[in-house]
Amino acid sequence: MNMGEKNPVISNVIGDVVVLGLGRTGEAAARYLASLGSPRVGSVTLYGGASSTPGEKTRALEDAGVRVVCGTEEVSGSYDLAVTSPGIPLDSAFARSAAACSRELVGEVELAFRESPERWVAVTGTNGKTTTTSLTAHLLATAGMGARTVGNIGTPPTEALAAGRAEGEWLVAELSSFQLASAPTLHPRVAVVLNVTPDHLEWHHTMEAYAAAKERVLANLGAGDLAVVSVDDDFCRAMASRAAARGVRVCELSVAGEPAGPCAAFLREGRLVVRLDGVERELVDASDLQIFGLHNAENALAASAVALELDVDVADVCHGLTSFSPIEHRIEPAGEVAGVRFVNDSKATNTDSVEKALTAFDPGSVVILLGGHDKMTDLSSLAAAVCARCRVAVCFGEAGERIAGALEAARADGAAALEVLRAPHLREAFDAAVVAARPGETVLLSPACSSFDEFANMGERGRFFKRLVHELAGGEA
Ligand code: UMA
Repeated sequence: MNMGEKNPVISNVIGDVVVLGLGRTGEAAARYLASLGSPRVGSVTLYGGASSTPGEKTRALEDAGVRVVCGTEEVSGSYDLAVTSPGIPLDSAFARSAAACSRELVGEVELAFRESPERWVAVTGTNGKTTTTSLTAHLLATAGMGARTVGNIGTPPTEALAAGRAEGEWLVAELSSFQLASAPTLHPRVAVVLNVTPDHLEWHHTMEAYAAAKERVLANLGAGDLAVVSVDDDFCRAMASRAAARGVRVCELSVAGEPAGPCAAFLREGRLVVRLDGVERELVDASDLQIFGLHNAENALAASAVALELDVDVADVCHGLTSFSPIEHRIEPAGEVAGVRFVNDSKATNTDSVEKALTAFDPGSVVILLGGHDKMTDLSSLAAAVCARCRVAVCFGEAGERIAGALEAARADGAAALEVLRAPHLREAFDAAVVAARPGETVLLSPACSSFDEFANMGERGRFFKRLVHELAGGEA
């Protein structure tokens, strides 16, 4: 595959392009490219992949001048550029066949960056990306600066470009490892790496390949840029040292200690503190944030470091920090019924995310709902955390039995008092949790699994949970 081997010099002519994928990304990239027209773009062909079929979406694309090929992953023809979607692994037969008949293959983020390289902030990490991305944009907006969130958060950056980029506007991009793996020239002004813990091994195969994809976000940073990188995580700490060794300014992010370097973001007696080039700014108390837990204090520190680096003043950062409310499906308060709080953390689709969420609650006060599509990841650390912090766990869905088994084994090892219940689906699990919960406790949906065994996506699962709470409250939640 020739990705990234070419000189990244941008020629104004893009030529004939093949786009892979008929999801949000493929559609946005194809529409953007078609809108550029001749002489920059000769033709746009979109391959939807093996399971794609013609329909309303393909007809609308054809109306926009895109040639659409459905039902195959064997790309034929000859192209100047192939643009791929994040869900398609770069070593898949689909991507390889596109690369074989194109001069270069890149991801959609790379295309957007080449088209509009100014004022990018990039945020990556296994968990916390969406909150940090949203909060960063919120802090910039609080200061009256234009800011738009793009990337994994939902809006492909080419969709934002097609809508037109306002003068001076910042693109705050949440980038997954998939997107970074195919963005060789991406050069954000500020890049954030929050943490790297096991996830997506079915795409990257090894932890090292996954971490290396995340580290790409720092690859093109230079002396004038800022890398905000956790030093509480082994993979990230190694990235921070490598970036610093290349002369990049690194803001050491920590909620475990007070880093000594000239640029750092940390907690001092519960207060958020950011030091840039030796100048320290005390911000708000972590307890003043509307987003809970130590991991959210870390997300807030990262977003504050970005905002201060981009010259947002301290008062605006403080105001933005306290006015930012939780995003949907991430430790989102979902109501209170008969003294029991309900919290929707449907976005927790891996074990690390659940362990982080649990730190936001008093130990022994949580009835947790765990389960869904089984990603077959190791459950020992999750089980220990659930035993330590929850009173009851209700396990459901495809992964329910495996999780229940892991919890029972951990309970026996640690002599914990955790009660383990089983239910077939989320609805029955919810009912069991309602029966088990006592006033003053929290019923937390933080499932550690993706949702595909029962729902279209984690958003649908989270909304279903909120509807159950609403029904329980007789419409008063
Ligand atoms: N396709 C194939 N073969 C494959 C995979 C995909 O043919 O093996 C084709 C199909 O036509 C399918 C299309 O690709 O319709 C889907 O493309 P996609 O999987 O890249 O999905 P998009 O709709 O383009 O959404 C992507 C991100 N999806 C993934 O990374 C899996 C979205 O992140 C992102 O919001 C969107 O681009 C805009 O940037 C979602 C996600 O689950 C939220 N991300 C993962 C996560 O957060 O854990 C990384």
